[in-house]
Amino acid sequence: MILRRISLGIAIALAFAYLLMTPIAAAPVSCAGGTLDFTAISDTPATPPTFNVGQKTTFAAVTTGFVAASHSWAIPGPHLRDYNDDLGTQAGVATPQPWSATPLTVSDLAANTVSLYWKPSPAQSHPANGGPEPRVVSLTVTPTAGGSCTSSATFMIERNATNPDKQPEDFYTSTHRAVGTTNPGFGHVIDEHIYWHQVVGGGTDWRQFLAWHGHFLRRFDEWRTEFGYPRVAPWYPGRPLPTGPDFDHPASLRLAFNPDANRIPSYYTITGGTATDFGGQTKLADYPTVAAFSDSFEGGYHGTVHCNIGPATGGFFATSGPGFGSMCRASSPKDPMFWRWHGFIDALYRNHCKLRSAACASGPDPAADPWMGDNDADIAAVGNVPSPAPRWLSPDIWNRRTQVATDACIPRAPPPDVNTVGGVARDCGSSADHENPVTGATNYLYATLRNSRAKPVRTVYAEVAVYIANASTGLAWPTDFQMLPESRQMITLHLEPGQVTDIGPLPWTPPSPAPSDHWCLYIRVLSVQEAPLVEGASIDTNVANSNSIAWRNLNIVAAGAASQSQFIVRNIRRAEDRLTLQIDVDEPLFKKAPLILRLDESLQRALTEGGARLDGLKATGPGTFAVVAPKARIEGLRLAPRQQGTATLHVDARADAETVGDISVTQSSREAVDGGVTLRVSGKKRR
Ligand SMILES: [Cu+2]
Repeated sequence: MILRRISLGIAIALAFAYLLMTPIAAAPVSCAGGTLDFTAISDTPATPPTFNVGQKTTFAAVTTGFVAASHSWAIPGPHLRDYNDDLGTQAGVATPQPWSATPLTVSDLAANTVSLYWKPSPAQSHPANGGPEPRVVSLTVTPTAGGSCTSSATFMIERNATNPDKQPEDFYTSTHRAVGTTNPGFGHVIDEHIYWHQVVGGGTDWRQFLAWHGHFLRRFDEWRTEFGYPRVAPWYPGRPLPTGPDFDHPASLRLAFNPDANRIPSYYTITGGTATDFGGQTKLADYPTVAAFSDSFEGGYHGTVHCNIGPATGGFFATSGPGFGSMCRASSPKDPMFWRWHGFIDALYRNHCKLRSAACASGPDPAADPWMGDNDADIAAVGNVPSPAPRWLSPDIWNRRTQVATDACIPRAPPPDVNTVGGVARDCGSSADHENPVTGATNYLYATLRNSRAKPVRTVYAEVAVYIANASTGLAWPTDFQMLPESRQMITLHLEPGQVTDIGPLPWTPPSPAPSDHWCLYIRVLSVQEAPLVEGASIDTNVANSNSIAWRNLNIVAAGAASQSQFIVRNIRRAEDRLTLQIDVDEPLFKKAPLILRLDESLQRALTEGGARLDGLKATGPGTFAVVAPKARIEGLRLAPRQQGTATLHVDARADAETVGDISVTQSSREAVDGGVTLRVSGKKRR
């Protein structure tokens, strides 16, 4: 009875296998009074004569009417006899087994059956990505009666780029199947992952959650490299699920995905936030050990994202059935997103290890230098420090009043990267793309991150934190700033050497900037591949000395209009000071547009008490001054520590709609430049 059941099972398995693995026969040739032929089959779905790289193919000689004394296969490469995808999890070894690949031997090619894994030619490998190539396989046999016969057939070897069922995950997770397995998709890799979840659990050595999954990812990357695929790029679940043959999975194994519901909790970020984890942690460095981070992470955010991608269908450890291959089951490595999601997790693991100076299975990554430009001259100088003044005009952070659908700027194309989506044209990443934020409405922030400095090093993970302050020529860090709560969600992954990328959008609703009339933006790039930021109270010094900090204090008004910019003048130093305000007006604007500076009562007092000297300014009323020279100056505004007042620049550009230019106000104290603000009269509407 039992025997019958087993044999029936095997019979079903074979029938199932043959349905999927149609053998191809080469054209039979006459040989020694009979015929010579051979078949080609695979253990994964194939459409002969086409096979994919990394796909197992078995050739078997078929002789009728004669007996072969010897076989000799000629199979053009490149190919492999086999490879090791086994980390040794089930064997309980002390360290992971190494990746290895073995070539076909002379004796393999002299057997009547030969199995191999196709490899791509250099022209087919990433990044060349060439199409299918013919390879002619020949079998020569020596009949016992003497002589020799040869049968040949042409096979097409491809690295498929269009079929979601013929991607690396499909082959990698299906090979090396256990004997008697009826599901052709249940290969060793899935078995090992299920075993880890079923038996190993946390582990205390290389098999602990974060370390083991890091090894598991790298093993797949070794396979991918061997078979001509690029390594897996991580994905942040606060972004939409990517689509395309590389990422798609059967619809029955996917749920509708909401990126906003899958953003990283702030306590797992470098910057941190106000939310607290169960142990009171507000940032990643607060977890004292890898185990503490792992314990919080694995059953929480990790599992949540898994089960927000795939349904909880079938048993968690099921090796077949409707839920097999769901992100919410232990067979999740069947889903391409498993590797992308765990790639992100591995980046967080690296971050934690670096922040806590822990020895880890992943990383540390070499020093990298992601940066943002402070102004056009700084960008031209590739972010050398100290950057040239003025430093509050970074074009690398900008605001939009409307979100352009599907983020037309991401990934960024070489400039000019002008995209028109839904009728909105964007010159991506340029200053011209900026619109003044509108108070009380949803606006969208974007940032440009650059990895174009000399060091040819990938930035694995960089996070951005955006801070706002009422526009002022005197802003102390961090006293005068507030972080936009969700800004650390602007995460960029795998910023490659030479690459410039735009990230965002970050939705935000600007509160009233009163008593100024716009917001100043301060943005910090954080990556564990850089030394921690060194910041003092002076943002001008901070921005000058770090290319990972950018600053934008810019108010844009339309040409041909009368407009004003209101900002705070503040003593940010610890002692009483006599401040200088320097006003610089671009010449064409100065000639065409009357310019008025108004000081509020506290600044008028500061002017009187400081015995201030005026240069290029003519008093026209109480606290009102006409700017009568393109370079004007107030020297000696006496303010106590933290004392402030409000100034207003009024420009009347109505006379000439073509007149454009900048009016910059720079505040200096006894020590140094404190900061500044620019009023830009722009030829572009609404900017
Ligand atoms: Cu997982």
